[in-house]
Amino acid sequence: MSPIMQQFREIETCIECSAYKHIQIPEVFYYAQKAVLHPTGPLFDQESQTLKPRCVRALKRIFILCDHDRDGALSDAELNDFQVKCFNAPLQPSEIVGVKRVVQDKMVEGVNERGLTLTGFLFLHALFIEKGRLETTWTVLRKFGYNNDIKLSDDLIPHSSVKRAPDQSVELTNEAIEYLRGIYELFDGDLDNNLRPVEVEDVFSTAPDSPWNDVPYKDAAEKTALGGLSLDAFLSEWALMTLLDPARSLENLIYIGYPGDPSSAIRVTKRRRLDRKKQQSERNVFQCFVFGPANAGKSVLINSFLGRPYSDTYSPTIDDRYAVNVVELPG
Ligand SMILES: Nc1nc2c(ncn2[C@@H]2O[C@H](COP(=O)(O)OP(=O)(O)OP(=O)(O)O)[C@@H](O)[C@H]2O)c(=O)[nH]1
Ligand SMILES: [Mg+2]
Repeated sequence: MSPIMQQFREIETCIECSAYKHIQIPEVFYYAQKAVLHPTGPLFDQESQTLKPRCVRALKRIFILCDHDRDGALSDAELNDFQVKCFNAPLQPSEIVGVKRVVQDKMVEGVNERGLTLTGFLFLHALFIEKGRLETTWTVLRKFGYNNDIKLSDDLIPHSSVKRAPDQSVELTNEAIEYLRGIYELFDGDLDNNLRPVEVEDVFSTAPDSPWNDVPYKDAAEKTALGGLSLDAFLSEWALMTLLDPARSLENLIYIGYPGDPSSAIRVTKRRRLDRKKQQSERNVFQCFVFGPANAGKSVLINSFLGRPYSDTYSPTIDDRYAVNVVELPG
């Protein structure tokens, strides 16, 4: 590696060329084009020689989508389908054996009796990239709809289905709620109605990041005694995200593997003008605003809505704050 590449790891390639002597001129253009079409930066950390976290998350999602029987490994048939989808060409049986052998030689857990494991799949991509075959990984990502930021490209998210008038809101449909209940059960490994923070991270491990790590979602729902989310709290966070930012909710449903048509996951409620006229509402999610002067007791009220203990010490709230919970209707 040239000294300048060692000093500045973001430099992808360095080649000597001479216009005068006609040395390596086509190569200059080849590598320049490669750096633009198949950049290393978003995929691979040169410093640590590992795949970048967002690339791992996307590849993990792709792996799960290709693992049709959900047995945690890509069988020969699944590998072949993957190859056909991404590269429009089947893999010969001998090639499949070859690929698995390469992985197994370097990493035993990369292959098991059912096929190529997620670890093996990730290893294979790291190997392609190390060998300069970035176009392989980029082709796979792009086939599955990822853009240069390794996020799903915007046109895969049905923005038209969240168009609404100011007095309409967006809620999850029963279909989506049922799906999310299933997800909760799947990830609440010990079935104790407590989804621990690491388990929430796991739910979103196939999304570019966990959407609830920042305001307004962070700490917006009730916590269990063990510091996790109950099923109600989990669904409440989803309800809040769907209300405030339905496109984001849709996007994350797609990232975590919602199998149906995304537009079937949400619905726009009737206009409130009509609800008022009829004196009834079909909404399940209501947004209430808490107003009042400083030191009036707003935060304390909200905290008790989330079942948090009362505290006498006053600490002023600086930013907007959201709290979401399930409310049982009397009767
Ligand atoms: N005795 C009593 N004290 C209360 C009650 N509600 C709030 N307080 C106290 O009033 C103080 C202010 O409460 P907060 O909930 O922090 O007030 P806030 O409206 O959020 O204030 P800002 O964030 O500055 O707008 C705290 O010291 C609370 O302990 C109540 O119902 N009874
Ligand atoms: Mg406050």
